[in-house]
Amino acid sequence: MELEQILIQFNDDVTKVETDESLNSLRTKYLGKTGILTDALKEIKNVPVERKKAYGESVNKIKTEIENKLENLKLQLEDKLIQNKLNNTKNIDLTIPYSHDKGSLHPVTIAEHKVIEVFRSMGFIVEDGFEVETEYNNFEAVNVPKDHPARDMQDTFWLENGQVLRTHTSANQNRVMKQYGAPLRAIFPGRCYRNETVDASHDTTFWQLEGMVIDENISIANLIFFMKTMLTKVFGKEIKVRLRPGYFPFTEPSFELDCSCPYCDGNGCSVCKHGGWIELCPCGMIHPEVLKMGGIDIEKYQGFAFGLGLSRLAMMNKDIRTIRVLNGCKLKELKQAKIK
Ligand code: FA5
Repeated sequence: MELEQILIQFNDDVTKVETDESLNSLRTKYLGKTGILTDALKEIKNVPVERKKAYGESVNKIKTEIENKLENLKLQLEDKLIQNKLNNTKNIDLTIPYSHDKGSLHPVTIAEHKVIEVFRSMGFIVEDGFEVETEYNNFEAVNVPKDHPARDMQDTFWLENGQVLRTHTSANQNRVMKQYGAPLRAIFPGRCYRNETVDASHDTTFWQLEGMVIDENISIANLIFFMKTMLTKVFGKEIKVRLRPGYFPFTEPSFELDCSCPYCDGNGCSVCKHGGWIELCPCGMIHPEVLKMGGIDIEKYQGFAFGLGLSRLAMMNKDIRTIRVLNGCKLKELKQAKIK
């Protein structure tokens, strides 16, 4: 076919295109492997030398024109499609109000992220644990052998296979020590379970965040420093801490750590029940037996551990008065919680 004829025929074909499919067929007809224009391009080898240049220029000009027209046609078809869709939505009443529920993080996740960020900045690694644990990890490895009266401190959900739903994140201590050895700075947040009566501050399912520091020359002074620094960073203001004696089989000595109320600066408010202090975090120097079971050389290393009540922190953070809200799955209640 003569070159001029190709363009005339193409311009005629173009007028018949109405759909994407016919557009694609047209492209193949002219520009496909055995398309009309492709054949014309191949023909260049048979054109006498003196006409080759002119022929090449003409055929390329036609090719560019065809390509541009195909591209424009494609855009026109897309516009047509959108227009059709809009026409079909004419009967929709766009003024009807609709609710657009935005997702948000759970209060415990918010508190967890905040604490993790602070500990990471202090060089701690963040570990995961298991919610279903062996009796060994949950009890024996933290110095609570069978028949030890301390087992009664935490009412346990036992599984038929002898394993337990972990009663505390301390169940992960042994695993972490064996995995990383000393020196060690680790936290491990997680969900815990206890078979106990539910009240405003106790649930059967709750979150803790365990921390361990093991190194040479670690003392109670380090424990106080770390906790004070961490809480000051979490609450973004100077926080005082105080230790009261406590008892845990896995720490010696053991303490209950209170912090000055971050909401009233210790002056007394509803969050601290007007006492100015909040009971936040049991802790202590890790018992040598626990270190030994974790494979740590107790001649060289000492450490401290703590078990932050993450649910409690989340409640404080969002002024949630009853722990039930955290596991309740009632979005309305969760959203009503104030962000402090
Ligand atoms: C423990 O669980 C120890 N493993 C903590 C620890 C770790 C001590 C390392 C020393 C060294 P306790 O049973 O007190 O301790 O629980 C720690 C925190 O978890 C409590 O202060 C409280 O904030 C939270 N907690 C405990 N039981 C519940 C519950 N039923 N519901 C909600 N929070 C709870």
